[in-house]
Amino acid sequence: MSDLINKQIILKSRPEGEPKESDFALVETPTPEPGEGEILSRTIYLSLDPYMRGRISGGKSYAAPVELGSVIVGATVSQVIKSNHPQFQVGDFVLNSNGWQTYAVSKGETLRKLDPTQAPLSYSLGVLGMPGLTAYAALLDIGQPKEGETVVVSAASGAVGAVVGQIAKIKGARVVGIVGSDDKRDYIVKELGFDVGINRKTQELDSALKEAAPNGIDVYYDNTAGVILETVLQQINLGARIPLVGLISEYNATSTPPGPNLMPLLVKRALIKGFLVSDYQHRFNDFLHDVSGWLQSGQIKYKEDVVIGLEKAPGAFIGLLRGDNFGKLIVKLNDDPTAA
Ligand code: NAP
Ligand code: FER
Repeated sequence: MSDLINKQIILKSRPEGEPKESDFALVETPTPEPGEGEILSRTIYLSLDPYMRGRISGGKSYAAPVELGSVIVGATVSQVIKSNHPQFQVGDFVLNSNGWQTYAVSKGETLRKLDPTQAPLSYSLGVLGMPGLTAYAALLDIGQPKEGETVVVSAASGAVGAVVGQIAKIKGARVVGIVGSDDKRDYIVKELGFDVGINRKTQELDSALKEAAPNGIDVYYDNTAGVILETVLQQINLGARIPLVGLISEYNATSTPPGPNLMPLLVKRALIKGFLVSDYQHRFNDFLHDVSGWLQSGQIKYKEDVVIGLEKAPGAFIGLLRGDNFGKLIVKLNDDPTAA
């Protein structure tokens, strides 16, 4: 053991409905030493993502649950402080999955080295990482927007949705974003160039969509399911494509929510296809090339919502599931020596 103290946030109890701060506990433990082929790294940034809600509920899913008493999982950007791996030197920055803790040992094979001169380090947790790839691959490979078509996306100012809308604009589509506040609506229209924004909390969705998409909806990129999916389905066009990417409106549900009427899928010969980002690693290089270029040219803008301190992670995560985040939610645990 080294003499560094490791701060961890562990799962204390499985949340019922909306998670509470008391479902999480902050503990301090000794920091382990790296073994053969392993590195020890200090976390700089921790990504908070909606999928974590599924992991802490313990149900059977596409991924193993977080056990009670274990550190919550999560992607991180960290700096190598000890290395027993020939490809990683002390001082290197890496993308790994340290979870909600300040230090961790990881195997070299699970790491990706990051070059801070290419993009800010935290971008590899958002626009140039898993959420960005999700936006790119599900929109382009499943949604396949054509010039002049209408694309609708929910959770439109978030990590995935903001990138979806901007890529759809680059592809020449009319883009409508659904969000949960007026500030977010102003942001997606004025800053990101969406054609129309709809505030799902204050506007009547059915009539707002009819006005925003007078020619009907060709692609619905679904981050939410629930009433938004139900309403959008009534306005889809013949041959619509619907990447089913997230169901965040149901993540805190305690009973099975009432389902939408799926009849329009049949009548419109629509394609609805489930999406898991891990199936699209073969698109990573194309994604990184294209989205890095669009960031550099200013065709894609990126907003982060950065919370400082590991102890703030539970509250920020609870807020993410309520829509309190404005942009990609990141926790900063330690100083970023590469940031201005
Ligand atoms: P995010 O959009 O940055 O944050 C979540 C947003 O969801 C909130 O800000 C809120 O935005 C919205 N929301 C929360 N509760 C809602 C409700 N009841 N109804 C409608 N919207 C609600 O998160 P993200 O990381 O980009 O993830 C977006 C979606 O993509 C999630 O469903 C996530 O699970 C999914 N995802 C799937 C994959 C995959 O491989 N399938 C990969 C990555 C992400 P507003 O209040 O503005 O609506
Ligand atoms: C999510 C983030 C990632 C999610 C699913 C994944 C359904 C996919 C993980 C995988 O590909 O294994 O928010 O929500």
